[in-house]
Amino acid sequence: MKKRPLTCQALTILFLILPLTAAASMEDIRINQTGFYPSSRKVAVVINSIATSDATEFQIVRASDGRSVFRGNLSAPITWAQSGETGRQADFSILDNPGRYKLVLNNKNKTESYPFYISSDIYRDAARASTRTFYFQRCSHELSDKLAGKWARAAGHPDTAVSFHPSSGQSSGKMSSPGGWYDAGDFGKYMVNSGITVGTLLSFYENYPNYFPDRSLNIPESGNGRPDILDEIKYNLDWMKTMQDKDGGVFFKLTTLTFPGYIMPDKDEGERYVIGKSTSSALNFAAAMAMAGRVYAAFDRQYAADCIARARRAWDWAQKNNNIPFKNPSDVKTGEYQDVNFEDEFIWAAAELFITTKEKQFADFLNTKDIAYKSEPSWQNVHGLAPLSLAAIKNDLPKAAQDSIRASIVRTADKWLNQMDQHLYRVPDLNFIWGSNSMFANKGIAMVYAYKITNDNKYLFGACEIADYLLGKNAAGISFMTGIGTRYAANPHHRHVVVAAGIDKAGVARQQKRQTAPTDDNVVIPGFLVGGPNAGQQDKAHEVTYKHTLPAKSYEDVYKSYASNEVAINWNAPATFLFGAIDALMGSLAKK
Ligand code: G3I
Ligand code: 9MR
Repeated sequence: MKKRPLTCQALTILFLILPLTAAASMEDIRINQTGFYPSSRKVAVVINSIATSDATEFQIVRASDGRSVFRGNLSAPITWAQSGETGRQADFSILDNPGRYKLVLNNKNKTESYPFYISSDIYRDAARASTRTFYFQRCSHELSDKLAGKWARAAGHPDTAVSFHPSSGQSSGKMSSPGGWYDAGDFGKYMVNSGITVGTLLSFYENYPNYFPDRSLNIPESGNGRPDILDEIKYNLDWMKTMQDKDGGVFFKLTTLTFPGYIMPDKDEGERYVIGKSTSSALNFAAAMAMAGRVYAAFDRQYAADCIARARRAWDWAQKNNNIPFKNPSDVKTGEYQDVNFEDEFIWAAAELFITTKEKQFADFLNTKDIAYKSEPSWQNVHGLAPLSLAAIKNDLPKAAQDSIRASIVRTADKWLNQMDQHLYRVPDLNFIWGSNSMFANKGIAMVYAYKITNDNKYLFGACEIADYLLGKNAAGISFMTGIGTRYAANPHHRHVVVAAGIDKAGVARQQKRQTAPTDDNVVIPGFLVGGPNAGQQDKAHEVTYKHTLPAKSYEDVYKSYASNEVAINWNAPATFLFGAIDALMGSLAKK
């Protein structure tokens, strides 16, 4: 066949394709896109592809001038069934000089990774941005230009006259229930999820009281002399208090009857209802209020005493109503947080009440239960929160019982570290369900506790590697925290972001800014941890097309994907804990 000269059109096509190929091969290198602490283990994953098949070794080069500072061999291939991938690890843990770098392969394409830093405060931006997302979730609250920048918005949902749904036990009338955080990408406020969220954030404060002091978060209360993180948490606690009924029971949720469309909070005029009452809402409330009772005592005795009194009333209610599950009434379609097993909620509430009140009745209750740490907590199974608090916060359990709780945390962390050692991405095994990223984050938190118990760095480094997963070393090749990293989740299922950012109608990821720190230029509110890969793909029926069926790749960065790309307060709380705790600990490790 006669060779034809390349036409102008063909050249243009070639030109368009070239950068795409380069970007695609870049995505074959899965790496934490922000970076590493000087002392942490530093591993990237090189996915076997046509572009990378001839690679045998890698170099770390300075981003500024390309000078090589480290050279290493790729590991033997490892496969991962849940992502269908085979890859090789690039370990450059030895490198500990602060700086900005890239990883470069020795393949024909000389494939480069996203840039990353080695720095002694590398997670600080992620920790702060994650914690500031709670401010952006405030209901009944205007986000000002001064504090929210381009994400300023009018207040939505005053919630000062909310209707009682018959499922609340009252057939008529209205109540006032303003404030609190929107649960997620929707505008509902849910008690169960508020419980674990507030619990996780208060635990973070109890372990790292100085990490978010006054004036650290740039929120309306900054400058009032109280740690900003406690001000932010109080915003939700105050709402929770409004949801306690006269009999001590706690309403389940405050939502419209169906989910609103893609509108800003202040445009949602649907009638809001107080709905249901359950054993789970009472006990989540009791646990969170018991914790608040001991934490806020140093700042406001009266407020703290009220928290404890409310916790007791909710506990008493749950004793008498110990098996009341919540189910959406037929006219209600919003979140169900469905749970039928309340043993774990009883244990968590009893543990927090015991730590706070020291009362024998709670110790007696706990004595009859298994309070060993076995798996990461979730909104549905809060059991793990009890051993974490009992291990870290001073309490009157016998020393042997406390030792055995601590041993159970270390044992579980050891199990997960062993799994990490076998894993392509060096993460613990996981069943990829809705909110999988939060399950990783919660496992990371247990690693932090194991480190605090043993003082053995391997647990802290394990926690860092779980954070690596969230920030880019994963099968989606994306940083799951909005605005953090180079290629980050940019189209979360979050109504305010969808409307304000003007994400295109098809939900196709917009061109993302190449930057490593949250700035005003971001196309999305920074700091949200999206739900992540979810094998259930429950939104498939709602206009989301998944490119993959494999569990660890069941993720789409499109705003319609509520099953893989929504945000939620109970996912950001463990992100705050994980990034904040690591930063607090690794920062001081670097100074040693
Ligand atoms: O517990 C089972 C487990 O035993 C089983 O192995 C596994 C696999 O199918 O499923 C587990 O149940 C899952 C459950 O969450 C508990 O994790 C369900 O499949 C899953 O559909 C369910 O998803 C929940 C989702 O609402 C739908 O109900 C998410 O956890 C929960 O985070 C999410 O919460 C929503 C609120 O309803 C509304 N606001 C937004 C928020 C975040 O998306
Ligand atoms: O926006 C809703 C999200 O907050 C929930 O997590 C999710 C699952 O309950 O549902 C979303 O709402 C969707 C609804 O379930 C089905 N129709 C499309 C809605 C998204 O606009």
